[in-house]
Amino acid sequence: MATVSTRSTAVVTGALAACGGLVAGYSALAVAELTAAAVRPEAGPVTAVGGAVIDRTPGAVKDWAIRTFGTDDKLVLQLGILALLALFALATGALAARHRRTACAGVALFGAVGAQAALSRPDSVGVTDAVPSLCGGLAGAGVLYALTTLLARPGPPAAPAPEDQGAPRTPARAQRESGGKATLRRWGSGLVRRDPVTGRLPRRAFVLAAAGTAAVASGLGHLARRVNATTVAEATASREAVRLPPPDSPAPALPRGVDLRLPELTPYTTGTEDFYRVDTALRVPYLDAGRWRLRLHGEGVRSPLVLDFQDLLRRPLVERDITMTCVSNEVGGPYVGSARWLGVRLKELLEEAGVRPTSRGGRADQLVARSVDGMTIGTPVETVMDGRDALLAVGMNGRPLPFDHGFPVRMLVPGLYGYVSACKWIEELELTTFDAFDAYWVKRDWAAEAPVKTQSRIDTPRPFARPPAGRVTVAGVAWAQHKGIARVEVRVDDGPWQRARLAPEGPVDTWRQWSWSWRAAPGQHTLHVRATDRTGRTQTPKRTRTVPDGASGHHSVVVTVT
Ligand SMILES: Nc1nc2c(c(=O)[nH]1)N[C@H]1C(S)=C(S)[C@@H](COP(=O)(O)O)O[C@H]1N2
Ligand SMILES: [Mo]
Repeated sequence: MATVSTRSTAVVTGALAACGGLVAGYSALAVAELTAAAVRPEAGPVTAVGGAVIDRTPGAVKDWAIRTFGTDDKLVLQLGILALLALFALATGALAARHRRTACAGVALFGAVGAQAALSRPDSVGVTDAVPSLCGGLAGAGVLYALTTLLARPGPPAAPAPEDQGAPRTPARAQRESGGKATLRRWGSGLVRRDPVTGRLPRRAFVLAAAGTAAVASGLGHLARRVNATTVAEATASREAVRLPPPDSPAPALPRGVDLRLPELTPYTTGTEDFYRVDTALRVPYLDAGRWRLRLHGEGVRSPLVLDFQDLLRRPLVERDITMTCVSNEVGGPYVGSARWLGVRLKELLEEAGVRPTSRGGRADQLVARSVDGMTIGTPVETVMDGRDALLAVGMNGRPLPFDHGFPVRMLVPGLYGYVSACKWIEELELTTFDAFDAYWVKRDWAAEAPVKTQSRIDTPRPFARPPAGRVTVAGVAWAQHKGIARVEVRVDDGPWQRARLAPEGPVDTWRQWSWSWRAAPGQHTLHVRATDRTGRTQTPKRTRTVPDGASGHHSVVVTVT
């Protein structure tokens, strides 16, 4: 009996200690996030560790994550980190029941891991980024130490239980009679003894202390969110105050019928809300337009520039329809969208600074854009200056950029994948060479130069649709930005390629809709599509992965005609 009861006491103590670990972990996070809110929100442990994981994610895994979780990939990552933290906290708590110092050292070490992650991020501003995680680690270790002290410190041997009423007031009895107050006092001094009567550990004190600590931590966490919310509110106010001037060069009028307006067919202009989002930011930067600056400098820059937001708005603004594509877009995938952008032509800015393209004797062949979150995106200077509408964009579909899409200013170069052209939350433009510098994704096995590959997609019928036999409208989009789409063809099963009807052609930097009327016979069929661009090149049937420079191959859809 005695051994069973001892063992069950140990189990309960271990379980309580694990809960103590959880409280310690929670406190560590709260302290770290509050410190981060004061120092730099991006340096908070969850953002830092998550960001560091993303930084170290090979292209193929990143692709898998995007494929599996889509835009929720970041949420999944953060929940994963929190789940791991919780497990670690439970485990260190349980460990602390027996090896208190080791466990506490472990918690502090975990803080050091967070600090190291923060320092390793490309947007790290220096040693101060280590502070939030270190504070959190120390706070967590302290809480764990204090809580497990309550559980584990054995008292002096229990005094014989005073049974009869008339017994003198022993210290033990005084202890019992004064109840919680004395217990709390003892908790304060860290001197917790076994109850001399029952021989039990003072779990009540532990539970009270754990609950109290959790409440305090929750308060700190709340405070951290309040501080962060202030930043967001200021940025939001600055965005709402932006008045975009009318463009000096408005977007060319779109030909009638550029949008076929067919059911299930992607609209010609993507709504801002529906626009795909791809970036590494676990925490979208909320910038204040009033404080935004852009620095232009580097090789071959005669006169380095610093521009603020108003400087940019005072310059000649152009408005253009441009279709953007992500290199991570699989054949048939959703990471492509078209919007009406407003911005300053980059070429003019570069010329003003004295920059010449390599074809005219310039030395720098790479323009590196840097964002406030440490992203680097390298674009050929030649492409930026070849006359296309490479923009520093401030507006999207008639409104200031949304925060998700780079407010206050982003870059955009028609015909190049986003990771080599479309830096959001931009703060710096540096002229350098491809030899001298590898941008963020180039360091991670993606190609340094990546023009968009000509592609086409079937939007309707949807995969595994069951249309009735007879006339079925097959329709979709095709894109070859800055080249233009000349022809789209559809094939049923192994049949001949047949020309689809093209919608009237919009600007050369946008996608083009197409449709084809299929006389569908019952049974299962596979529809294939391919496009030919205005350089005369037809899409290769060869399927490749997205790494290193974009997927190729024909999109196909399987349907059952009923
Ligand atoms: N600062 C920053 N800019 C960025 C990225 C990023 O991760 N961080 N991702 C790029 C990639 S890969 C693409 S495809 C486009 C996507 O832009 P969107 O999210 O507005 O659609 O942004 C580009 N600009
Ligand atoms: Mo991308």
